[in-house]
Formats: sequence, structure tokens, C-alpha cells
Amino acid sequence: MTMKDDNSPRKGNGGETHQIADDTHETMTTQVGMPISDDQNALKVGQRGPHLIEDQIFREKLFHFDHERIPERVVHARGYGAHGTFELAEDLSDITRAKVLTEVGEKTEVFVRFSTVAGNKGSPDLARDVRGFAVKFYTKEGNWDLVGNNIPVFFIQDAMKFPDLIHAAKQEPDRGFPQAQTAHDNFWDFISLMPEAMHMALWIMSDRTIPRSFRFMEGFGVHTFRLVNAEGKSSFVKFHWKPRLGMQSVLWDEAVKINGADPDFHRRDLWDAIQKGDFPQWDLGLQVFDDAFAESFDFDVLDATKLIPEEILPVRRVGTLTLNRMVDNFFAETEQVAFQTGNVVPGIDHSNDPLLQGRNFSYLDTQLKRLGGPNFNHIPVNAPKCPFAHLQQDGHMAMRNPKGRANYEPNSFGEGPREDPDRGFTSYPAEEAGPKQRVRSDTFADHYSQARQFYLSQTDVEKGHIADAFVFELSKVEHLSIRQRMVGHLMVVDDDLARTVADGLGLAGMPSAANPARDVIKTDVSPALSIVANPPDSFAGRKLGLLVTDGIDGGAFEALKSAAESAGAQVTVIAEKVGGVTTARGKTIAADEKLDGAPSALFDAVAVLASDDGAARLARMHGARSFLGDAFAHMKFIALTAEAKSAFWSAAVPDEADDGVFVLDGVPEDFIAACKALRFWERAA
Ligand code: HDD
Repeated sequence: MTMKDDNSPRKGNGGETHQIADDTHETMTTQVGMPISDDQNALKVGQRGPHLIEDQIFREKLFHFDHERIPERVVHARGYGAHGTFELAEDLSDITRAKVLTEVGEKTEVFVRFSTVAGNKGSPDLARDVRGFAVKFYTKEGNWDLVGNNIPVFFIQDAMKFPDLIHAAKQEPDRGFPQAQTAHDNFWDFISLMPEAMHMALWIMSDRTIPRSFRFMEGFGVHTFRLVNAEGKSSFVKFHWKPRLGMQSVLWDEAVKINGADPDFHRRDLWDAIQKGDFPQWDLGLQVFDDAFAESFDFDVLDATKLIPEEILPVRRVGTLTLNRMVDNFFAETEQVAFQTGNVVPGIDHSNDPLLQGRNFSYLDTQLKRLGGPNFNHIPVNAPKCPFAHLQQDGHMAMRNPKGRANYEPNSFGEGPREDPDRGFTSYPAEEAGPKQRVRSDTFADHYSQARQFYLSQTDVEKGHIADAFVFELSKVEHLSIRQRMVGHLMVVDDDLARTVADGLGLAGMPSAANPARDVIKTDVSPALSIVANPPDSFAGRKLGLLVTDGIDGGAFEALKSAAESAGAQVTVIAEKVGGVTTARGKTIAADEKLDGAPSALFDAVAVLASDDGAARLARMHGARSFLGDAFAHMKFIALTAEAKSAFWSAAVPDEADDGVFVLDGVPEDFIAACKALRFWERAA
């Protein structure tokens, strides 16, 4: 950086500092490489005259800026991506010829983009919403895109209804709100008129739609796909992603607060974890089955509103996905990545699921609009990493065209690529016949049995959350008839749930129940569907918020911090001022966050280390009181010094401390051990 001399013609009128090229900085140029001498001032006549249109430098800069935006995705607009690898642990050549699933130990590069569905690009991360979990495998035989969600079923059965679903979910068209929320009339009007959405409605009102972070959620390919082996034998498969850290969600009250305190909570979480080398991992799981299983199963395996319970068909873990590198540039990679369900590789094939069949059209089509032309696979994040050769040419932004004279096949010049019947993709030759018709199969007609199963598979705490979520969302609905119609559906799902929601809404009486097309099957519960029943057995990957004051015992601080870090947790030190605090022995402890910028909703567990004076001071601060009060209300494990307990607790928390609250005395092993569990759920009772 060099200060220009006062007479410089490039100077702004305030004598600012300008950064000019030197040995360590390249010379700035135009797009076509012409060196730029002044990046501060446009070309004008005299000191105070008009701009000159010949100023190609200014024109190019503004022209490019004016065109920086591309259309955001019509759904899943807000997302966050990372690179990684998939390593196969088990040879699956008995069921597929796909190299990515048969070469044990092979590390296939992947790009993963997580997303919310309904919100616009700038919407908050903790919206109650389904999360997208899209994985692009750059295999040796081309790109395979597994474009899934964190929920194993979908709202609708036929892609024909997708535009209606999304119109109903997004902002209402006349008023342009609400943003990133389903708590409005249009959404519940549509859902209540679509009984097929009932199973998904239960899932979206559960804690699955407010995940703690991307690292703590499952992923699902949703549809039934086919695997085909080298002999041409086909099996059906459902794909799962199982997070190594276990599942975890936040509470709704936390979600609301997190959205205010840190709208980028999920992005930041993934960024922080990968940047510090704490690479998140998921196991790829398969549920593989044959025609006989499909025939005997209570529901149609081509119906995307149904799942196959793990207790009936266990998930076989066959390999591991590791995310280990953030993008170099968000736009170039995360924004421009183009997933397509149509991208499969030899050995993996589609089924006739009518939702999947429709998706295979939509994803290709949408990229044309979003990325502006047919050459979006020339963009590095979309390009395969294996050799490829074809005769497609030209079009907007073509980066690569076929070389040579013959751009057609067959040709007699010996040029260009040729098809390969052995290596090439062959569709499974399923025999299909029948009249052309617009119908929904009778086998898709049971809309309530799995909704019931999902609800009954939850713990009491989770059942309470589902009821609360329905009450919240439906209380934002203006039309009484829509609230009643939804409760009418819930009456078929579970009477207790329906009555709790009706009571929460203050309905004058129970409405008439919906009239199911099929009798509800009383299936067994599936414990695998609960988050709380399957907690992680580790504090790893989670965060301790450590509120400190002046005058604390530095040794106690170090002991707590290192115990949490040894358990794999991340510690954030919070103080009244970000400069930090001074211990009783005069040592400075720097803070990571100022108290007002770090409410306890951002952490999984909290601790308060305060001296007598510090505790008295915290008791007078609103931010400190809500830090502790919220942590208790959010059922977190809490540790605090005896001083904080006596001088601060009663100012912040109206209840007595319980067994989820630890008074620090020596090395805090019991507190750190307790934090392995998600929450102190007993407090909810
Ligand atoms: Fe979709 C994006 C997942 C049904 C049409 N979808 C999109 C993304 C995910 C999913 C994760 C974001 C990809 C990314 O990060 O770029 N979608 C699903 C799942 C579905 C599903 C799991 C049901 C099982 N989607 C679905 C249907 C249609 C679409 C039925 C239309 C017929 N989806 C699209 C789209 C998007 C998209 C319009 C918007 C941006 C994009 O594709 O690239 O084509």
C-alpha cells in the first residue's frame, strides 16, 4: 500500500490512501487484460465536468456489476455447499455394476449442497423447513447426483402438483410475504386439501425441520431407485445418509432467537467445523429389496409419501461421506452447481416413481433458466472429473467444443468418440404396457397410516413439539375453515394429537373428521423415526457457551475449557466486553463474543463462571439474565460457580435448579459427561 503524492490526478478529494501494484500485488487489468492506472475516478471533462462515454474501463466495470445476479433457484434458493470425498467400505457388485459402489477404498470426490426449500436466498437458516441434501459424486463413470432431503418422504405423489405445492408454500403472491414460513393460509389451505401430504405434514411439524446444524441431520434419497448388476439383475434401493455425530434439533423458541442473533447459523457452523479440521461425516446406508418384498409391503414402494421402516428393512451402511473443504468462491461453486436427478451412472437406474419421473425433466430444464444456456456443465463445479467426449457443440458460453473436422457420427475420418455397448449406460429393460391415461394408482391411496406411525414413534417430548408446531402454524392461518379442516385430518392420524391442537387453537368444538379412502393400518411404531430416542453419545461437534466475569479463578476456567475441548466440543468465551476479563490473579482472558451478541440459544450447553462481584453485576444485566434463563428454559445442561449460583441464579431463573444444573467444584467431569445427552429433557415434564 502506497500513499499517492498530493498532486496525483488519481486522488479522491480527501487525499485517501490508494492501493497500487507492487512486487506482491498484481497489476489490475480490464477483463481483456489492459492494465488500469486509476480505479478511483471515471474519465471526465475537466475537474467537474460530465463523464465521457469513451471510458471503456468505467463502462466495463459497471456493465459487469449490473449483471452480477442470476435468477435464484425457484426452490432451495438458500443453500451452502462444501467439497469432500465418498469412500466405499463394502463391495456391492452383487447388486450393482456402478464403480462408485463396487471399488472398495476408492475415494470419489463429491460436492454437497444443503439448503432450505421455501425461503429466498437471503432468508434465515433456522426457518422451519425441509432441508435439501444434494450430493454430486464425480465418479469414474460420470456424475451421479443424489438430490435428497433430510426427510424420507415428500408432500405429493405426482410431479404434476409440484408447482401448486411450491406456489402455496412460498410468499403469497398479492402481499409478498411471509418469507421462509409455512405458517400462512395458502400453505395450509393446499395441504388440507391434499390428504396425500398428511405424512409429510407430520414430519415438517416435527423437530426434523429445525435441525441444530447440517452436521446433525440425516439425509434421504426419498424415492425407490434401481441398482443393476453386471448380469443385468435389478434390485430396488432406498438411499440414506446417517450423520456420524448423531441427530440433533433445536427448540422452536431457540430457532426464533437464533434467526435474529445469527441468521447464518447453519452456514457458519459448517464453515467453522470444516475450517478447524473437524470434518463432518455421514455413512451412506442402503435399504435393498426385491420385487417380492415390494409386493408384500403394505404400501407402494413407488409412492414417495411412504418410507420403509428400518425395523422392517434394516439400513446397511456401505461407505462414508466426509466434507473436508469449503469452496473457494460461493458464487462460482455453491450458486452455480447444477444438480440433476437425471444424472445417474451405469448400475444405478430410475424407478417409475411418478415424482422422480417428473423431477428428471425439471432439474435439467431449470438450469437453462438459472445458468443461462445449455453449457452449464462446462462450469468446473458441474464438469465431470472423468474423461468425457461427445459431439455437442456451440451455444452460450461454450468453453470446449469437439476438436477436429468431424463433429458428427458416424464419420469415415476415424474421428470422434464412439458408443460402447459394454461400458455404456443401459436402462433396465422393465416391461411396461398399458393404456395412456392420467391416473393415480389405487396402491397410492392410503394417506394416514404412516402419518400415524410417525407420530406414535415419537417420544412424549417430541409429540408435544409436534402439537405445539401445529398450533403455532395454524394460529397464523386467518381462515377458521382451514384450521378446522387440518384438525379434521389430524383426527384420523391420532385423536389425542387432534384434541391437543384443537384445544391449543381454542376451537369451539371438534370439526368433522376427514374421510380416508382406505382404513388406517395400525402398523408397529418405528423407534428409528425419533430424534430424542436416538441421541448422540458424545459432546463432540457441539458448542459450550462459557460466560465469564472479572475476578474468576483462572484455573477453574482452564479446567472447564479443556474438559469440554477434550470431549470434542467447541468452547465460545463470552463476556460483557469482547476485550475479555481479568482473572483473580490478574491474567487476561480474551472473549470470543460480547454477551449481547451471543445469546445462549447459539450454544448446546452453557456455563457461567462468575466471581461474587461478577455474579452481582450479571444479575443486573438483562442480557445475562436472559442468557441463563433461556438456557434453563431450553432444557440445556448448565454449569456455574457457587458464586453465580447464589448471586445470579434467582435473578435469571424463576425455578429451582434441577439435576441438569451443576455447581462447579474441581474438574467438571460430571457436567461434561451429562452434556453427551442432547438436553435435560426431564425438565420438560
Ligand atoms: Fe427438487 C431443487 C430435493 C421434488 C424441482 N430439489 C432441489 C434441491 C433439492 C431438491 C435438494 C436443491 C438442489 C441444489 O442444492 O441445487 N426435490 C427434492 C426432493 C424431492 C424434490 C428430495 C422429492 C423427493 N423437485 C421435486 C419435484 C420437482 C422438483 C417433484 C419438480 C417436478 N427441485 C426442482 C427444481 C430445482 C429443485 C425446480 C430448483 C433448483 C434446481 O432444481 O436446481 O428443478
